[in-house]
Amino acid sequence: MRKRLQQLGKLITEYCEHFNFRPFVDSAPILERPLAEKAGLGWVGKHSLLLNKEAGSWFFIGELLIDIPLPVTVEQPDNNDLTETKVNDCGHCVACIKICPTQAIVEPYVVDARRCISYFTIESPDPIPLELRPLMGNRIYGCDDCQLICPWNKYAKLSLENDFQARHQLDEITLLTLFSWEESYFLSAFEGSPIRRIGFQSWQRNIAVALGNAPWDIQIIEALEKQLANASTLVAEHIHWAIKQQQLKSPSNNTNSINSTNNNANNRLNARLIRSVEKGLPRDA
Ligand code: B12
Ligand code: SF4
Ligand code: SF4
Repeated sequence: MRKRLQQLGKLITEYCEHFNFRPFVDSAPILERPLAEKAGLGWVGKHSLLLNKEAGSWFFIGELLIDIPLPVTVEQPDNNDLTETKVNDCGHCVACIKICPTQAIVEPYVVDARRCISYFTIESPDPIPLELRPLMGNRIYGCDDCQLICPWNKYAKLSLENDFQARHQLDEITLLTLFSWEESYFLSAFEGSPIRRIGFQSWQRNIAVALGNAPWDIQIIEALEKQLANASTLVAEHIHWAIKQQQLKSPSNNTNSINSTNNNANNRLNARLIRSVEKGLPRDA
């Protein structure tokens, strides 16, 4: 997207003599959502992301900063599509707030990043807070639950762009296979992908937690124990946590009631999300 904005900037240079520009996509301290809302691209939904009637929220926001004065739009003419999208069309819906596995949407339009799975699986290099680990389920890189449940995303069209297609059969792969990857393989498999930026430590940390959350399986315990030998202190701590979770769920030790209460609440949310995706977004199922 940034490359395309660059091309657009270059194209404008052909028409303007004194013109400087700089493209941005999620790359600078610019409040992109309020800017996009003011530009008439849609409205900020209760999950805090920008929504558009045709595209839902499945898009990134990019902007081209320029140094020529543009005419200011003071009023949208009647019958203009933009006038329509200025309205906040969330209505009484609160589906995103209810489905969030960690209750990170603390009030409509406000996300507490410290509780958001996207933050602690992608941005944070620190240990994942203990109380949030069981709620993370098998999400190992970001989270889209608040978007998957959103009724407006039923109208969004699938992107045909190559960059948005699944690579390396990642949509079919198991957690155990991902966990067995060496660092060199991780780096080469994610060449050019934003996943590479989180680094191998965070990658293994996230998968360890997801394996801890998986149903009991002796193969999982074996894989976790195997990786302990080469794990960093951060990853090792998560592996120990995961082994403990697996042991608690083992058929011979199924007595941890706090653990199973948490799991039941999360399983109910997951089941609701899966039903909604199967009904409204089967292409994403
Ligand atoms: C920090 C950040 C995060 C953090 C915090 C998210 C948050 N909701 O604040 C974390 C890591 C959790 C995160 C997660 C995700 N993010 Co993010 N994130 C950003 C980033 C870099 C900054 C957002 C920000 O400013 N937060 C700071 C606080 C202050 O924001 P805020 O409180 O919501 O701001 C509001 C008020 O200030 C108020 N306001 C209204 N009018 C005005 C006017 C003025 C002048 C001011 C000052 C304020 C203001 O409205 C603002 C917007 O709601 C933006 C890119 C960018 N540069 O904007 C991407 C961005 C918002 N993220 C994006 C995406 C895709 C995601 C994820 C879906 C990724 C994923 N799959 O895991 C999740 C979704 C989680 C969620 N429900 O928000 C996209 C959203 C695209 C869209 N359609 O809206 C963006 C725009 C990046 C991009 N260029 O595409 N993200
Ligand atoms: S991305 Fe996931 S954890 Fe973050 S607010 Fe949305 S549903 Fe909640
Ligand atoms: S799920 Fe409902 S409340 Fe949340 S952003 Fe979508 S329409 Fe708005």
